[in-house]
Amino acid sequence: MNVSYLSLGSNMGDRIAMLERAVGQLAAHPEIEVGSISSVYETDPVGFTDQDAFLNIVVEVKTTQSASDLLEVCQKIEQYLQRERIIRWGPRTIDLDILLFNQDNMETERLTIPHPRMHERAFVLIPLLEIAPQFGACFPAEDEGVRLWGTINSD
Ligand code: PH2
Ligand code: MG
Ligand code: MG
Repeated sequence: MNVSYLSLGSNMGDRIAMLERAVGQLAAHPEIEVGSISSVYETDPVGFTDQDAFLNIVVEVKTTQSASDLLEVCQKIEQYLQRERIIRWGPRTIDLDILLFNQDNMETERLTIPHPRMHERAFVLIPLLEIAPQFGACFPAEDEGVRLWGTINSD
């Protein structure tokens, strides 16, 4: 069984509903089991800053799928939830990114694991360390621009 951590973010439309629907889609997949889910954090936009605040979570998933199959599932969920993205790092209804996959290091045209920018992103690290504090030594985090917002209703 593979263990992976996913970062989910939304800053358009009903943000919490988007996160909940994305988690529901992951859980509904026959080869994916959803484990720990972080609290929901409201986070200042990073990269392209002239956009609304995001809601971000990190989700632990267990799967028999490979990393590239898991990426495909994530992209299908983005399409299903009618992700709109006009500018890189700009507003989006939903974004699912693979952060870690076991202890693997991989680089293909479509996928780099660990996620190449996760070390510098508080909106990823704060929720990740909440559910996986064992990574604190590898990924020190400051919580600037990241505020506790609530919790996911995953029923
Ligand atoms: N995602 C990005 C770019 N910037 N900023 C925050 N706060 N949260 C995100 O999920 C995010 C971002 C690219 O995917
Ligand atoms: Mg992203
Ligand atoms: Mg993405």
